Amino acid sequence: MSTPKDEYTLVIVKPDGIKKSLTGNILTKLAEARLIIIGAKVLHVSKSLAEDHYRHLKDKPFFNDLIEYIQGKPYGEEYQRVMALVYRGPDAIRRVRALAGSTNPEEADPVSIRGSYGRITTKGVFENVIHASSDAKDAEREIKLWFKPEEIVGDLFPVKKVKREAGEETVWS
Ligand code: IDP
Ligand code: MG
Repeated sequence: MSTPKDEYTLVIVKPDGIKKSLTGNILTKLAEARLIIIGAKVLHVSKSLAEDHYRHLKDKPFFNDLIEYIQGKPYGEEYQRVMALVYRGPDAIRRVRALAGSTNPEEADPVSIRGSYGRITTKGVFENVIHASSDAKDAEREIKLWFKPEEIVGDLFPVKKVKREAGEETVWS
């Protein structure tokens, strides 16, 4: 019997998940996938990051609302953040997508994350609580977009060194 090759996948707890205080519930549910976390951080999502992340949807009628949603614009300032995670392990992409559930939270398996916690807003936005990469190519693009090499524990993709102009760096005082 062959062992499945390790895969990598990007998970984002979207601002509605942050606002509803679901980070713990989501990580607990994702633990069922028996994967390991190799990167995790909380961050504000800039417009350009949002547009790059969702560039495959730029012609959709809901694109502008989606960009505002992933930035947390409809919520208070303290919820304008996401938690981004990279999971590694066998069959990671399919396992995480299965636990996440279908894109439309009303059609998602009721026991999945999106089925349990998602909703469709009156504006028609699918507030579905998490993002999960959909295939290996997307996962690589998305991980490289959201994480720097040094933010990942262990080797993931090939890296290179680039020279930087000497400048300022903020350090703890
Ligand atoms: P996915 O998140 O399941 O991979 P995508 O098609 O990549 O689904 O869409 C990205 C996100 O855009 C979804 O998670 C959801 O928040 C939003 N979205 C997708 N399709 C629709 C739609 O038909 N109406 C409203 N929002 C949508
Ligand atoms: Mg997608």
